[in-house]
Amino acid sequence: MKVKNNLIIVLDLFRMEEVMQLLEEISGQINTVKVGYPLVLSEGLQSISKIKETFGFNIIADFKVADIPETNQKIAELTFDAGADAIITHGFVGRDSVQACLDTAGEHGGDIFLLTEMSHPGAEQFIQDVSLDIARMGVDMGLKNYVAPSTRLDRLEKIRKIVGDESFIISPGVGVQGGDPAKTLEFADALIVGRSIYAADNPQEALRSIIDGIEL
Ligand code: NUP
Repeated sequence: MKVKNNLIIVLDLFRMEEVMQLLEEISGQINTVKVGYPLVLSEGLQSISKIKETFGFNIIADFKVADIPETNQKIAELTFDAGADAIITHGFVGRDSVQACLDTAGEHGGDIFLLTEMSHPGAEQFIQDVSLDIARMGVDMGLKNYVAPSTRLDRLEKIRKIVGDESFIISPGVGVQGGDPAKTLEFADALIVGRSIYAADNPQEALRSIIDGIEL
């Protein structure tokens, strides 16, 4: 996936009108967005189709899929049918569950992103203990796309070492959660940016200042 300006814009909004307005304002600077439960539970899976049809952006569906293989397969099927290019999958559920997403992605010419360690403070409570093993499992499965936190650069660096330079890491947690955009890009390939842009008074300006900051 080629991510323009190394930025993936989060669309955690509840209304399609808000999404369309935001995307119209910033569409010249980006080509990849991340859609998750807030938008899809509120406006349906057709919100993915609508964004795809209107803007042609790469769409990453952040459904953090974490179920038995058979259910993961159904979730992935619906997501790719709606027009998503990739789906974010939890790794802690084990190899067979991840494989179900991978197989379904393959049938649709899509990708999966394996979620390793999460960015929020609570990630230290349980998932941190296994996040490096999750990354190792991804390597073992031949996966090339990962999600890893910008809020703990030491952990991001460790995950980069495990998955190798050829892998593609996208990183949430910059801005409101405290991660530094430029430092994160020393280890990650693209930033996932949400509230810093969609909740800004002037999203275009906010985007410009992030782009300027990472180009330095
Ligand atoms: O570990 C993760 N942390 C995280 O924040 C994995 C994620 N997928 N996310 C998502 O990234 C989160 O659900 C939100 O959509 C986005 C970060 O948004 P913000 O903190 O920039 O507003």
